[in-house]
Amino acid sequence: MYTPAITGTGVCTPENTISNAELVKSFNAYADKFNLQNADQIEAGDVTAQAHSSEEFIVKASGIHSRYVIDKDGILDPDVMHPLMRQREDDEPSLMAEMALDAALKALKAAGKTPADVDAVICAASNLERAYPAVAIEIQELLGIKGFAFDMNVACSSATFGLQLAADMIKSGSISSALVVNPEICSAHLEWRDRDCHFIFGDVATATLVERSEDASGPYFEIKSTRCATDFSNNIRNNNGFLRRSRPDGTADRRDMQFMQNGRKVFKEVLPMVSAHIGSHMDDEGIQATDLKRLWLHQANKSMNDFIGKKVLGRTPEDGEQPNILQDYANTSSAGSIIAFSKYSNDLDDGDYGLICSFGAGYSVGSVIVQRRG
Ligand code: CO8
Repeated sequence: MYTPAITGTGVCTPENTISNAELVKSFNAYADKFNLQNADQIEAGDVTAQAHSSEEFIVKASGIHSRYVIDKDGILDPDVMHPLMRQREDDEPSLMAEMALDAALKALKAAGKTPADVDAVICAASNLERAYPAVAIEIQELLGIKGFAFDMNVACSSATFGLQLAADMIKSGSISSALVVNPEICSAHLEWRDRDCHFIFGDVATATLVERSEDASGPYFEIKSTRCATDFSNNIRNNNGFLRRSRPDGTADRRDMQFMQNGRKVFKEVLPMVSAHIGSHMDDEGIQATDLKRLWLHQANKSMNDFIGKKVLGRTPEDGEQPNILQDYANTSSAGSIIAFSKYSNDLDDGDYGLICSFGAGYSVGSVIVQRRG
C-alpha cells in the first residue's frame, strides 16, 4: 500500500469579471424588454411578467459579489443573455481542454513535476463539452502523458469524487500519480434569464496533482482518508442530453435544458446531510474538531458554509479557518473547494489537519481529510 498525497494545485481563472451591478443592470433591461414585448399576454394573465433582480438580494442570499466568465458580452446583452463561444475545429484544443491544460501546468509547476511524472488524467466536471472522445484523453494528449485518462461527472462533487479515485488507485499501486482536473464552464449551462439563479455561477478550471507521498518534491498534503456519498434528488437538475433531438418538443432552448434548482429545498436538505457526513467521517478517522486547522468547503452559499463550519467545529469559525472564495468567483461547481484549498493552504504547519468537502446535485457529498507534511 502506498500513501497518496496532494503535491500541487493550479487554478485557471478567466479574464472577464461580471459584478452584481453589471449583472442586475442587464437582467433588468432584459426583463423590461420582455414585459414590453409580452404586454398583452401579461395583461391577459397568460404570461408571467419578469420581476427585477437586485444587488442587495444577491449579496444577502448568497454572499456573491462578482464572477469570472469566459464570455461577458453575450451574457450582458439583453438580446442574447448567454455566453457566445465560437465553434472550434476538431483539430483545435477544445475549450475545456484548454482551461484544464492551463490549470494542470500550474499544478505541475507547484509540485516541481513535469507531464512525464503523471500516469493518469481524470477530468471531473459537472458538464462535458462533448460525449466523446473523452476530454480527459485530449488533455492527456496535449500534455504528452502516457497511461490513461477518463471523464467523470458528479456535478459539484466531481473534484472530491475524482480525488478519491486517484487516491485509491495510488494506494493500490495501479498508478503512481494522477492529475484530477475540473474545468467548469458553468456560464454555458446557467439560465441567465431566470432571476432566481442568474447570479449563482461562474467559470474556472482547477487541477490537483496526486502522487505517492514518497515522490513529493516539496511540502505536501497527505490524503489520510476520503469518503463519498450520494442520495437521489430532483432538486438540482438539468435535462439536457443526447436524447433531446428524439423528443417531439426537444428544442435546445427549453428552460429545463439549463440548470434548474429548488434552492430553498437544497439549502434545507443538503445542510444536515453534509454536516452529518463530515461528522461521521471525522469520527471514523479519530479526528476531533480541535484537530482541524482548516475547512475548504464547496463554494455555493456563504450562509450554508457559515452553518456547516459552526456545526463541524462546534463554534463560529475564526477568520481564515473556513476561507470563502465565492464572493469573487461565485459558485464554480466542483472547482470551488479546490480554489479555496489552492489559495489558502500554504500557511499550514507540518502535522496540521484540514478537510476538503464538496456537495451538490445528486445529491452528492465528498470529503477528503488531509494532513500537512513538511
Ligand atoms: N433579486 C431579487 N429578488 C429575488 C431574486 C433576485 N435575483 N431571486 C429571487 N428573488 C426573490 C424570490 O422570488 C423570493 O420572493 P418571494 O418571497 O416573494 O417568493 C425571494 O426573493 C426569496 O427567494 P428564495 O427563497 O429563492 O431565496 P433564498 O434565500 O432561498 O436564496 C439561493 C436563494 C441563493 C439560491 C439559496 O436558496 C441557495 O443558495 N440554496 C442552495 C443552493 C445550492 O447550494 N445549490 C447547489 C447547486 S450547485 C450544484 O450542485 C452543481 C450543479 C451543476 C452546475 C451547474 C452550473 C450552471
